[in-house]
Amino acid sequence: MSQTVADVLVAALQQIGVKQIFGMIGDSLNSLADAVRRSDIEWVGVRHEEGAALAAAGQAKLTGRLGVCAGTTGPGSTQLVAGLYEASRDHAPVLALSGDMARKLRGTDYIQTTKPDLLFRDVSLYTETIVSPEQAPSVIHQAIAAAYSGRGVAHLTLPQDVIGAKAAGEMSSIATLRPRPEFMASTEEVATIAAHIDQAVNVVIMCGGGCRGAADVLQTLSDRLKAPLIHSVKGKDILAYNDPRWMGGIGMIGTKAVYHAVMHCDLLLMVGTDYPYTEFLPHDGRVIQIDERPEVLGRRAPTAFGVAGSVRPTVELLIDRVAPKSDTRFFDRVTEERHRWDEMLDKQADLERSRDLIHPQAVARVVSDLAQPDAVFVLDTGLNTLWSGNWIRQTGLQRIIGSFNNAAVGTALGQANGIQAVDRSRQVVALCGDGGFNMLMCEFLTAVHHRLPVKVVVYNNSAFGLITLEAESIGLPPFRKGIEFPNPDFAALARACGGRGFSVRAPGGLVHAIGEAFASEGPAIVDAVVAPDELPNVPHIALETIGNLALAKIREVLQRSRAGRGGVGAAVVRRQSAAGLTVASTNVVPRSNCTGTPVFARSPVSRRCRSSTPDNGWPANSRRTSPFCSRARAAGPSGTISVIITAPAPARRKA
Ligand SMILES: Cc1ncc(C[n+]2csc(CCOP(=O)(O)OP(=O)(O)O)c2C)c(N)n1
Ligand SMILES: [Mg+2]
Repeated sequence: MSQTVADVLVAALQQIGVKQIFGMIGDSLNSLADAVRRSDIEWVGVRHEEGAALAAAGQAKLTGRLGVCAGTTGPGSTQLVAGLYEASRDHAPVLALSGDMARKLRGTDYIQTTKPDLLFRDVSLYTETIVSPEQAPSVIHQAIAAAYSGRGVAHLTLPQDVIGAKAAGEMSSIATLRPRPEFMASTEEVATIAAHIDQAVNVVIMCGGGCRGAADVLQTLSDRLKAPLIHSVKGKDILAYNDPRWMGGIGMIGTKAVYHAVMHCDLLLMVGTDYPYTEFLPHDGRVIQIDERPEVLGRRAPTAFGVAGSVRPTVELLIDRVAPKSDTRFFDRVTEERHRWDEMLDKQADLERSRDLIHPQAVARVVSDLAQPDAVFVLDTGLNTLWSGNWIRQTGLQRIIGSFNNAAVGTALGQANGIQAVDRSRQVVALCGDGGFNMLMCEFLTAVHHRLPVKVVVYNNSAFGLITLEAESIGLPPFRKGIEFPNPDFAALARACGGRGFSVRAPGGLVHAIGEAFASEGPAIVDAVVAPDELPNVPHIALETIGNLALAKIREVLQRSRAGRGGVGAAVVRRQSAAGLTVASTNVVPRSNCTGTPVFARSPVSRRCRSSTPDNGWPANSRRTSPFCSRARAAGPSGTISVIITAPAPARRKA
């Protein structure tokens, strides 16, 4: 049989090392599938095309090499698009293939008409239709080159009559299709960085995903400068959790030690990171940045100097240029604070913390403790990202993949399937929220079908947990009807799909359930029913947000009261230090539990609240406030701020 255009495409993919194509077969892709059948590439048929795009993205994120996915005409390709944003936003090279109707049918409102090049425009660095067999080799080459050089998505539309047509030539220059090489910043620029570092006493080195493969040089630089290493969540897996230099994460998935280190250092050296949350970065220009991407330099924080260069060669050069520092006081202080924070994390995750409630921190910690030393953890998006991101203690060989920049719910399982396909003997654990798992649970069937032994751990809180917190942090009562939902029995679902399933509802069973799942040969699901209203310990929270959390509780209580249910809302906010505040708890209890206490804001520190009638039953500086008190504002010495609100009884309310 003579070669088709599809054969040319598949041969090129095989030559550059592509091992799988993830997709859903059908009409315009039949010639492509036939070429795959005759090649060494594995066709991994998915249950939903978004799963195919996620699998390709997951592979590409893990390996830095081209992932490939395919969807057929019209809707088959439309469903790829959402998953492709994972590759585009996290800068991973993926080739997406869209089948399309024969050329003669275009522009006639024929069935399944879409304009794929238009549809894929936003998510792709390169999108082109292969319009003839003659043009195919060069366009295929260009697409793969674009995905590698821009680290993102390239898209090709394959009209049915062209992809199945007789080939008109081989592809050349295949050896040029490979990941972007590293490059070093210029010696002059590195000398300028060294001069800034030499002038600073306390330096913090912040490491992002661009530091992959540079762990040893970062350790050397840290030792030379007595500088703590900190990381974005994308950089967390670069060093082991227990490396004494690796002080922890920044921001919401981070530690107070790191927050203080960043705020109090003389110089923050940002390396291979485009960390977007400006509020956790210095605002006064104490930043130096090194990154391969010139466009990211200086865009997140006022920056004194930025250089374009890959981390490893640039830091290697820098090590020789900076003067060593001997004062360890800053490093020691951060270390001490880090240990205190770690102890707090350990307590939160302690299985003894409760006899009947599984705290989600314990789920993450047990997963971490029982995982293989080189496991890959794939995180979903939601509150669960905080549990997994903060409580996993990585080994340095393990990898952590997430929806880092796209922050999309429902992406972990699909990505995990692709990652597992890279090496079926490596342990891959998808840590999902229940909302996220529900979104693309069909991809568990893909895992079973293709013998991908992915382990799925579901944090089952019967809610879009993060949305409760989001609403409250802007002062809105959570819209429970939209946030809460019933779940199926995920363990039974796993078994119905042909996998193993484990349910766990009390902390005592956690080690056994996760251990059994990890020991299973094939795919497995652990359904862990967790405490629904657990709040994360965040290293820093704005005072305004605290007020909003309290306000949200007040509003929720008032809503309940208006609905005739009444209740008491309480937001207990524990002030930990001048800069860091932790919300200890917020909750609403039913009206029947009310003592009839009027509305109070109580605090040993000052706060701004409307109204106040002195109330003798409360400590001297407490004030009785109106139910419409919008804010409890902390200032002054450390202490505990409690905002306790009782809704007026419905009968007493004015009509
Ligand atoms: C695809 C997508 N849809 C919606 C959102 C908004 N969102 C962010 S977190 C979240 C809740 C996730 O719920 P769940 O998976 O149950 O995780 P939990 O927060 O409960 O841990 C939602 C809906 C999103 N980020 N991505
Ligand atoms: Mg949930």
